[in-house]
Amino acid sequence: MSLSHEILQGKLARCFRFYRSVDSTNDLAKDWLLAGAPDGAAIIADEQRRGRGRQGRVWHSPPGVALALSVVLRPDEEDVALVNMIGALGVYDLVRQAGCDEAGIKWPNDVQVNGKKVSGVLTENVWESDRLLGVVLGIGVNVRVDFAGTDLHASAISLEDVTQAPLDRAELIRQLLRRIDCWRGKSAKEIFLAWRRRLNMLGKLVTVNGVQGLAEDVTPSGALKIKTDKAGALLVHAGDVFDASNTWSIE
Ligand code: BT5
Repeated sequence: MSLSHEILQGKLARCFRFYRSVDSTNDLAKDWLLAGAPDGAAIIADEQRRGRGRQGRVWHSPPGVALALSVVLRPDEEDVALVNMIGALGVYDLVRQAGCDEAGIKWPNDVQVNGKKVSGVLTENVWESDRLLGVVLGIGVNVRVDFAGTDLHASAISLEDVTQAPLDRAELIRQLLRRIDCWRGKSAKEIFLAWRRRLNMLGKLVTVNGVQGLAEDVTPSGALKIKTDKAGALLVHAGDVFDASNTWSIE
């Protein structure tokens, strides 16, 4: 089903702007944040031509087959680290509601279904000198993206690959935003513990940023604690984590 402003207006009780095609919803949300967008305002697009991942990576969101949205949030500065967790928790709930049972969060912010990436979250903080103006919470979800014949074939999945039934993207957006609102109403401790419980790498041997070790725990600020040997531990604040349990072991 196609997305339109009218269809979304009938579903969303919030301030939003819909675009058929944009470079990146995060860029438009940042501009809107700076121009005074209210907390919770959302930029929604049918297609992104230059969707972004972390560290300048590309996020693939072709027309008609995915969710691409960015929410303007104005949290207190001490709650900034929670925004990533709230985004991942909202998507996790969405995919479970859609009928995907084998779901998990891969640290820090990928939502996986059957071990493959169905969604990515990109949060960007907007500062004016040392004052936080707000945070853009950008979320991409694959609904019926066809990855056959692409580089992402082995690592990416779409919701409809699992449901085997058509999903209504406007309805998915409504549900996702509701879940985000719901998590925002919880305490920092509840959010952190829920996010931690859904992480699928804890207790596993992993490689992260070239370092191998046991993914022991996460901190309330979202960092991953890696135990490298009997004495050593390291806190990783950003990076990509890979399951290494098949390739090595620690004594
Ligand atoms: C992310 O980055 O996963 C964050 C993606 C955030 C996308 C949203 S869409 C709305 C908003 N506007 C934007 O411009 N961005 C946000 P990262 O962890 O760096 O993962 C990027 C990597 O995921 C790429 O290098 C690919 O390997 C892979 N990838 C790209 N597109 C994908 C897709 N559609 N499904 C699964 N994997 C994908």
